[in-house]
Amino acid sequence: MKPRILITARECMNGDNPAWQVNKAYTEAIIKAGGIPVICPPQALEQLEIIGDLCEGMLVTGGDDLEPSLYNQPKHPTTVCADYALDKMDMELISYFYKFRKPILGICRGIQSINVAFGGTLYQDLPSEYVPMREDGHSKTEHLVYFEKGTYGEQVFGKVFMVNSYHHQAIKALGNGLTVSGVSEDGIIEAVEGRDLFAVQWHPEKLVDVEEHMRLFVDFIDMCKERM
Ligand SMILES: [Mn+2]
Repeated sequence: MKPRILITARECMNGDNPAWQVNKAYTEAIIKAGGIPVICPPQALEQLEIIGDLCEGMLVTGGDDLEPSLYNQPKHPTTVCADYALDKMDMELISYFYKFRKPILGICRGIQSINVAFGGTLYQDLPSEYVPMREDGHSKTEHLVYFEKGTYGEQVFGKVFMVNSYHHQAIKALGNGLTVSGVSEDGIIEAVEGRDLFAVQWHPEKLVDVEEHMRLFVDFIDMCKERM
C-alpha cells in the first residue's frame, strides 16, 4: 500500500485565468519515494479535515511569503504575500495533521509555515534584518548546513552537508515543540524537527539525485506507511 500525501496548491495565473499550481518537483519526489500526491486547494476547514482524514501525511511546500500578521508583525516592504486563504489552510492542516500524529515534511516556505503554526516568528527580509550573514545572501546559492548532534538531520546528513538556498525569509523565534536540527554557517536555522515532523529551508526536491536529500522523502513516506 502506498500512503497518500496531502500537498496544498498555490494560486497562480494561467493566462487570464486564476489557477492552482504545485511545482512538479514536489509531486515527483513523493512518487519516487513511493507515495501518492493528493493536491488540495483552499476550502472550508471541515472539508480540509475530510481530505486530511484520507491522507497519511502532509508535505508543506514552498511559495510566496506568509502574512506577517499571523506572527503579529507589520509587513516589511519586501514581503510578498500571495494569499491569506492559503496561509490559513496551511496553518489549519499543519495543526490537524500534528494533532492526529500524521507525519509532516516541510520545505522552504513550509518550514516557515510550520514554525508560525507552532507560535514562532520569521525574519521577513534577511539582507536587511539579519547580521551577520553571508555576502551573497541566501538567494540562488549553495551553502553548508551544520547539523546538531543526536538529531535526525545528523543521522541523514552527518555533521555538515551542502544544500541549495533560495530564500529571503527564515525562522527568527523558534516555535514551541520544535528543535533546531541544522544551522547555516552564518547562523540561520535551516532545519527543524519535532514529533513526526521534519522541515528544511532548502529545496531537497530539486536534489533527489543526491542520496541524502532523497532520503528525506523516503524516510517520510516510510513513516507515513506506519500510520496505515
Ligand atoms: Mn539558506
